[in-house]
Amino acid sequence: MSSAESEPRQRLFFALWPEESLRRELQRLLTGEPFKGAAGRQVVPENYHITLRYLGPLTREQRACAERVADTLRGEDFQLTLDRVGYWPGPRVAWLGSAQVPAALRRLVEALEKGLESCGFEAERRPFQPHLTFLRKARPKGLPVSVSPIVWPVDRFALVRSRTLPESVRYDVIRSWSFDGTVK
Ligand code: 2AM
Repeated sequence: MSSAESEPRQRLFFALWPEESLRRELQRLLTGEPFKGAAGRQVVPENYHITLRYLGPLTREQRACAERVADTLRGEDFQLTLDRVGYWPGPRVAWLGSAQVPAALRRLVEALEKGLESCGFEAERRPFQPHLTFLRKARPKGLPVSVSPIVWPVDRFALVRSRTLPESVRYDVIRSWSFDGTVK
């Protein structure tokens, strides 16, 4: 086995990662009255996030290239209004999303995608649909269609590591970047 093959990989993704106060606001909403009738396994609030680009298990070199792409990205702050609830029957997840996706968010994801191409990452085939998964093994019955909006002021994005533990999954922010190019 070559050293590249034996090297441990990290499962990584770029995401919007909520600040503590927003995380609590999301928790209040998603565990509150409108969701009392929903069936499924609740995602723990510490894991709430919105994936921008899933990267998969990466070698050290691939991770370094993805970080260099993030280093060069510039953009504008924006507000993401979370106001709708969706359900995907395939993966059986319920999620919180936006009726309107801000143009600045689309540009950010497109710029990431383009940069990652230069690292040799396979293109993401699925169209970007920002979603915060809050129920897994979910059923659509009992879910509200819309909710009172939560406004997320977005001024940075993060590189997150995913680890599967015996009973759970754990996400850790490795680095984050603001849109003026400074590392937070
Ligand atoms: P999900 O919330 O819809 O399950 C970490 O696993 C994050 O990356 C999750 O937000 C998950 O989306 C997303 N993710 C996991 N595997 C993925 C894949 N193969 N393609 C795209 N996104 C994925």
